Amino acid sequence: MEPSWIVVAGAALVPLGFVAAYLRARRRRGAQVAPRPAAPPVDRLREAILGVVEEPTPSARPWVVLVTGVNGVGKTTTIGKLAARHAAAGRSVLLVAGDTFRAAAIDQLAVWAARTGAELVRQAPGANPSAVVFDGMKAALARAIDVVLIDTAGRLHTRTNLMDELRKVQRVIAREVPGAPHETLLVLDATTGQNAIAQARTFSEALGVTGIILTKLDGTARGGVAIAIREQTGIPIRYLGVGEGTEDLRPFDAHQFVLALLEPDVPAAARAQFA
Ligand SMILES: Nc1nc2c(ncn2[C@@H]2O[C@H](COP(=O)(O)OP(=O)(O)O)[C@@H](O)[C@H]2O)c(=O)[nH]1
Ligand SMILES: [Mg+2]
Repeated sequence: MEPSWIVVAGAALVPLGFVAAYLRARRRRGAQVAPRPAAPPVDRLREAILGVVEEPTPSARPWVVLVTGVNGVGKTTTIGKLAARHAAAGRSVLLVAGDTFRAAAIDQLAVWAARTGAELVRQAPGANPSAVVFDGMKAALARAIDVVLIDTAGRLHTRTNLMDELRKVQRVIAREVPGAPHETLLVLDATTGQNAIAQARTFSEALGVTGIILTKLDGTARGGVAIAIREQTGIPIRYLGVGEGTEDLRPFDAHQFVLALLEPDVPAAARAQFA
């Protein structure tokens, strides 16, 4: 996929010894202009570093996705983009305004609901997030919704009470829809570097995060943070955010990511060999 290739081509963080070994081996092989059928080692790298992650297809109804992360990382925006993707795939979508701290946060989600044709469950600002989520689960079941995307507040991730609240939300979801949440996603701002890695640790320890969405890779961010996160937390990257628009979300393609990391100047024709 061309755009994510371009986005990650600036990645430079190569922390693993065998990546260096791979590069040394390539150098020893001399001045090969285009990579020959080197797919096997690249495949191994991809699996070792990043895991093979398919874009998850909802396999239950409702498919419930809890979206977490600190303030400003792009949770609400990402939910809007995800809603658009699911709607385009013909799925009915319900957004749940679980970030009740600010009226603006609820309104922002309402705008995305209108834009994507999703339904919305909201309460007044200041409402108990668990109560909103409870309403959301009931509505999803009653309306036979395919996909539920739950927005949450992201203040002060270092304070345990936010984690307590999110755990409570997880329990409410599980009580109303057995097996849910099917995904607990963590949104991280790629421009925050080490901070993002710290957030990944905090949230995954508290909530059992099942996937990461790395946002703001359209700026000066270096995609290499994805490798550090994967290496240090073991959590798969699901999507990359590459802008503020509805279309600016890419499923994470570990294969192309690794290729871009190792071979940023590989010509397009040579790249096709790896597809
Ligand atoms: N450039 C860029 N901006 C983004 C991206 N994702 C979100 N944003 C912007 O980041 C800001 C915070 O996003 P928001 O969704 O409100 O974050 P939240 O507090 O986590 O819900 C907004 O101005 C978004 O438009 C992205 O992938 N790229
Ligand atoms: Mg928000």
